[in-house]
Amino acid sequence: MSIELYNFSQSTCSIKVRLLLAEKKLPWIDKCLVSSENQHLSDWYLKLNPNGVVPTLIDDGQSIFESTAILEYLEDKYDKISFRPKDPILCSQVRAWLVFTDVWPTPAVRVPSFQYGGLREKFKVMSDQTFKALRNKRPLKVEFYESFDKNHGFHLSEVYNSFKVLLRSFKRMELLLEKFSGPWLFGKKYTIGDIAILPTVDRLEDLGFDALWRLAYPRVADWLRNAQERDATKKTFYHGSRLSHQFPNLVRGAGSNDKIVGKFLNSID
Ligand SMILES: N[C@@H](CCC(=O)N[C@@H](CS)C(=O)NCC(=O)O)C(=O)O
Repeated sequence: MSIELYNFSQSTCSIKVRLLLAEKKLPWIDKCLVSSENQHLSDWYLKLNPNGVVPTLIDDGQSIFESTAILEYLEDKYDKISFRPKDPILCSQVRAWLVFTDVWPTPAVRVPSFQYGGLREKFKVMSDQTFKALRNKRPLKVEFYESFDKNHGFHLSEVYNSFKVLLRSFKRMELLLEKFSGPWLFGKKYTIGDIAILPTVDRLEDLGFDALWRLAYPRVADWLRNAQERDATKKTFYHGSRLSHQFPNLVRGAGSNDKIVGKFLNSID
């Protein structure tokens, strides 16, 4: 039986899973959905993933969802090339990092992605009625879609709150890189801990917010360069999978939003 992955090209959670599939050199069938077509909210998809989000992996006819659960599943089932430490203590530390990543930076990056990444362009052209109907169809994300204005996006305080969470996450990364002496978060071996956070850091760089770590956390900058140089990473970030590919007029890559970061950094103690 073959592996299938329902995903969006640009989705950070989908990229997490695509990265591990590429690292493990596993063949898979790309069931790429288009976010603006909202197939992820249709009845057939909700039967595969009741959360109404991507990614969803199908293996042996079974549906597996939640990107971190998918990473663990792939590690359990396809362990020839492994990205999870065997040592139980180190493995528990990687798992603690996976939980941290799911709870803090992954939701936080949605705010700048929507605000500056072109994702809300599709909402501007929608009638209020259509926007509301699609919002209410979302099994988990109703409140998130209520938290911004369809035409104007998020309040600046929300953007700054997400930056605060992201700064805290980069500080954690810097500490891990120091503690385990790099080049990866948990030492010499690249793990699912690195894979879980890479799409978020790459997204922020693509949006031009790399000044959040460039000066204060130099180990994070080196880590990102090394991770982006991996063959599996280059393969996974194919053309169309970064927001700068999809919205070149709005998203301009590394260094392009230094002014916004400067204002934010000046606003905090
Ligand atoms: N906790 C979930 C989050 C998945 C998620 O939020 N996916 C986003 C793309 S990164 C999505 O499908 N969004 C659809 C929407 O907002 O309607 C996971 O890790 O799989």
